[in-house]
Amino acid sequence: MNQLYPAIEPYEEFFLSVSDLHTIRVEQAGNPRGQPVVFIHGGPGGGIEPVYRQFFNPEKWRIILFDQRGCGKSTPFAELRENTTWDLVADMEKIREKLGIAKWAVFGGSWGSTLALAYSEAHPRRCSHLILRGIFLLRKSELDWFYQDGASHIFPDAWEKYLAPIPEAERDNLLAAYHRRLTSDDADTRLEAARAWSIWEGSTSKLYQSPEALERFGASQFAEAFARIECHYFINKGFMDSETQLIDNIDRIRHIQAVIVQGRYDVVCPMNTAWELHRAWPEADFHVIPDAGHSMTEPGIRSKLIDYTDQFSG
Ligand code: STX
Repeated sequence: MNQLYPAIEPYEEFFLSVSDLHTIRVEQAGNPRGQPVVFIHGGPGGGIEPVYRQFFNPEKWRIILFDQRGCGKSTPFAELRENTTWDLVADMEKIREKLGIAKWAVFGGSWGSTLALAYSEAHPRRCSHLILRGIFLLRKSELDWFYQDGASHIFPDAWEKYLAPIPEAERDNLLAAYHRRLTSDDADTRLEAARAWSIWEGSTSKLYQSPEALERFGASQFAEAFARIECHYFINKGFMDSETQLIDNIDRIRHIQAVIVQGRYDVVCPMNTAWELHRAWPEADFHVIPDAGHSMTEPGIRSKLIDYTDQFSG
């Protein structure tokens, strides 16, 4: 089993103005002369955590991490205007150009895998490798599974708490009911909904739930950006042209060296999605971790991801 690399601090941090409205926080860590990799965090709205740097050998990799629009230390906080998949794809190009990088490896799990596919299909020549985990294609069936009827069968206890802020009369469309509350003018309404939404995801992300992880998801500041931004992207179907767009365009990235890592017991992003991606893209290495849920810190997932960051570092 591979362990995480030691905790490191970034060697550079800067704020990049990407529109009249948005400024995003970018950091670089590891070896300034190393092989570039961009880390795409989840949610959308999850922000960067220090542990994300520890998936890469700091002597080999130049690690670029950024808080996507509206979350982490990017500003304005929890802002939904000018916040779409294609804005984030354009932001990644601005970061890459600003840093003078011709090609970088792209690493993303969960929503990070969605954005990694959207980015690489738009800019395939900029991608040296793809490392994808907990595949999420933001299709209606995936959203229904997690936010309406599906995961509820496995976590009925956590589901009760997710339902609590929503009156029975509105429960036939929970995404819409949550969207109304998360975009309410009333701060208490927003916060109650944000915490319940976020805790639901935190409660279901690991094979063995940890109280520390749950605490983070319930923290008001984290929850408000995470829930608002996720719900905004999901009610807008990820701003995709079609449900099948990311799979239909696999030909654009088929030639790129890639790996898909998936936990067998991932309840947030169930394995059928990773399987469909694997069927459409058999050229990418594919690994199912038999004893893991969704989180990238699940031991088997962590270890397999590090196998690949080591391998791809040459
Ligand atoms: N959202 C899945 C996702 O991208 C449906 C995700 N789940 N948890 C996270 O991201 C964080 C670890 C970033 C909180």
